[in-house]
Amino acid sequence: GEAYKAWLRYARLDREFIEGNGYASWCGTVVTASAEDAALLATARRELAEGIESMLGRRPQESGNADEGSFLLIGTLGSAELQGLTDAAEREAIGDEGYILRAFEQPMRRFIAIGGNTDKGVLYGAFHLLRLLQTGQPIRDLNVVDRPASKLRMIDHWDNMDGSVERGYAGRSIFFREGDFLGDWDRVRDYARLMAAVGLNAVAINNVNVHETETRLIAPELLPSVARAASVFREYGIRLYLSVNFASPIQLGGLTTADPLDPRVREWWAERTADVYRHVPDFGGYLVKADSEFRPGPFTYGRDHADGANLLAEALRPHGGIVIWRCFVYDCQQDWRDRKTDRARAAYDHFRPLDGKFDENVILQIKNGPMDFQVREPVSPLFGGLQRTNQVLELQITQEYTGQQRHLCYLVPQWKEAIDFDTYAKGPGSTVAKAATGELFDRPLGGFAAVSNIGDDGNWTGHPLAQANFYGFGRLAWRPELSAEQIADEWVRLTFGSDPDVVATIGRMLLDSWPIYEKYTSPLGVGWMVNPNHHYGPNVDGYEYSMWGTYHYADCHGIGVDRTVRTGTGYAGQYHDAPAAMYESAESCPDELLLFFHHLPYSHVLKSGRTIIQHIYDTHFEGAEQAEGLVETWRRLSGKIDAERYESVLSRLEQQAKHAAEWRDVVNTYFCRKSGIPDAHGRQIY
Ligand code: BDP
Repeated sequence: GEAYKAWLRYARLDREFIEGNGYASWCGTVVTASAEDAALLATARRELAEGIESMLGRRPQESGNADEGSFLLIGTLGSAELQGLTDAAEREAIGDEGYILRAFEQPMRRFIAIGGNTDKGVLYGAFHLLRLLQTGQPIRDLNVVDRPASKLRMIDHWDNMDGSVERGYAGRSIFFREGDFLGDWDRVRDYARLMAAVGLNAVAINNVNVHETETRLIAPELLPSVARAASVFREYGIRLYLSVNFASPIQLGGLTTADPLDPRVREWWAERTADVYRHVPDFGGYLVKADSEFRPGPFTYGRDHADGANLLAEALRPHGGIVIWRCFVYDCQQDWRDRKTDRARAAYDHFRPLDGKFDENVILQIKNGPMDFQVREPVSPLFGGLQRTNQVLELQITQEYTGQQRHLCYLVPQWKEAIDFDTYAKGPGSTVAKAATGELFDRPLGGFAAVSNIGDDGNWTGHPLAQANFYGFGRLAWRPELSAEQIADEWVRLTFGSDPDVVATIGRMLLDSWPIYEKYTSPLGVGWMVNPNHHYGPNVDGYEYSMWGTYHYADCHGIGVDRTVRTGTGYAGQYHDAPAAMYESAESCPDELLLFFHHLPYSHVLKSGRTIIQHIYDTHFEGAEQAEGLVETWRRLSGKIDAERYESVLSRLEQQAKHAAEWRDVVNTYFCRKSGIPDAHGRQIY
């Protein structure tokens, strides 16, 4: 179906439009400048040929003659044909993944050059041109010099080898089945195309919770299949990574210990890793979840996380690989009665003291917030807190806590808030984006990673509109300055065409969706209130009296977690001066995070002028009503979208409206009973 093609639909363009913009004459011929060692040029040429044929109705001719006529000229900037077209400064500016895209009109020839220092840059440039054509942009005066903001632009799969996907809401794994590789390499290739088209360059194919079977992914018997997967991604410039089990030396190697300082353990990792590289010469490296939620790690041996990460870094270094070490480390067996332990503090408390102790090829992967991908969280204070350590921002595309792809929740605005947050680590302007890319403290490695929302569903993401989140992540990882609006507009045009009504309507729906979801779920930054384990649907006390560190402390007087330095857990003090002061006082703390940082009476008046309790009632009525509204809005597009996608979105929006009403009633009733304060507008609360 149409949904399978996602943002690479390449729908046929209107004939008059093609003529008017001269698309056909520019794109009738593709000249490839020959260059050695440039396998991705073949990919770029194939993508251009197929995309252009699909949009313009004629397959471009291929030619080696760049001397006359009208054509697209693709190749590396070092080749004879492209050499004279740029200067040294430009070549320097685009780095090893960027490109120039430029129209030239000369006496004998007019052409658009797509050039990069590497073939990979050329591939990204080709996808850029295809995007311009598909969204109907003029190309006559094309002049683009572009490069990605960061080195690592990565997707983490939480796929298990039995075929299940942890927190997956789009079917089963596209990689694995019944303990082995599924072997549907065409599907994997289609996926690699979708990734490369938005500039992603790294993928970890297995879950960070590495169970027994997945531990064997680095064992000799599974490496040939790993190599096969890597070769498919390689065609699109994507490096493959594996999540590994810290206890592998025991479970796989038969050693009695996995102690990172034990010479036998170091030797074992060095040998196993060398074998991985024999099969996959450009293997990316290891992704590790250690000492977290029952996973093994260096703590077992009285070592710290620098010891653990450096052990693997040492094994990978000779081969150019990196370790991506997760900071999602906390005590998941803490006592809810003990208000002094605070899960929000954990990552910073563990990792801040280790700043500077990690090897150069280690990157710490830090979730956007200190808790766990809630609908609203402050930014992790490790951004700006770590200054001598490579870091990568971890986001969650899969909608674990944001509606599980049954609810519409376009997450790009949420991510933008995190990325644009000012840590003040080096004074104003020290944004998370700069910390993550490495620019802020001049770190050699950095970037963006996100947990995939992809599965084997025909439309990839379960909810057809959830494709926008995957697309948006890739675009942001490439260029964090893009706005949520720009990305939404672009995605809708690529996915549904450029009918102004469709573009405006779906664009609006996307942009409204996160605020709507937030309104009917957990209020004012307090988080959780979901059913335990699967995390779908309302349950205000679902995580209140268990050991996970996830509390709201609601009683008959008030609600919220006191995380101030003065009277609370001290978490607010993990930030630099300006944000720390802002969060420390209830007066300056932004409303949307108020209950994350403060425990307050229901009668406390927000900046909005409403009391906390009235805010809870109002937003829950409003949110549920707006969820209804989404159904009506979508219905107006009937006839403008193919039936399959139309119906599939409609049925999900209807479910969402129903579940939003459930959220409204459960949350409002709970707080009405707890507080004993009625709704000021006399609305019925059950
Ligand atoms: C949580 C998920 C859990 C993951 C964990 C993680 O509930 O399934 O294993 O994050 O990131 O959000 O390791």
